[in-house]
Amino acid sequence: MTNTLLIGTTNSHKIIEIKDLLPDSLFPIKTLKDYPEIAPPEETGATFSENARLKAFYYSRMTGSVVVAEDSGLEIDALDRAPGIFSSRFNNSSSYPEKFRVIYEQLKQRDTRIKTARFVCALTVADGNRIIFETQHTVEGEIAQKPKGSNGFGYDPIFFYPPFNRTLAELPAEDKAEISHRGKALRALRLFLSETQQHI
Ligand code: ITT
Repeated sequence: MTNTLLIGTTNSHKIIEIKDLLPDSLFPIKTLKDYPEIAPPEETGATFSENARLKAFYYSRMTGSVVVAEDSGLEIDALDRAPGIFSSRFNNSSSYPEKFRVIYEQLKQRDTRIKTARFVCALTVADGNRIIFETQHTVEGEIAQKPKGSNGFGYDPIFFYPPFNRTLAELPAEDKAEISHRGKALRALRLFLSETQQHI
């Protein structure tokens, strides 16, 4: 087994959040910046966990490294859980302000008072075709009345977290990590690694 862990994501914000919770002291960490020749796989899965596996297997086979990959997204209940696994590709991969505009427009058309939403993160660690660890976590919240805040990334400005009375984009990174779907998934991975004495 290799002693490095490759973070299999093309999303630089995810890299930062994952690195923050998996410090180098556990094992050396590599990113796809070390493999510029590898193109991302097509995400053909029907669920978050299928896509997380698909990415972990793909990057592990391509590099021979143990890979941590995750698939995540925002489920808005009033929109039948859209954009879900299509969060990054929603509205033809337009800018986030444009995505928000379309979401608020769609919510208005539905004329619903249901505000609930959640972020989901399915995370897989794989070595070749073998799954070493997998987990899935959520953070429950609401769609904000309007976008607010400039921290974080993606849909954070429209995700209101009632216990903090703030959107995720109004939180410092440490506070987001404390309650987020990704933070929970990475803490579960850390626990697994320490309990099983797994040295990747
Ligand atoms: P990789 O597939 O290479 O990891 P990606 O960004 O395309 O990069 P996904 O397919 O998993 O990753 O899509 C995740 C999208 O869900 C992400 O681009 C955001 O639009 C949204 N998302 C996930 N986690 C988020 C978070 O913590 N805050 C805001 N938006 C988030």
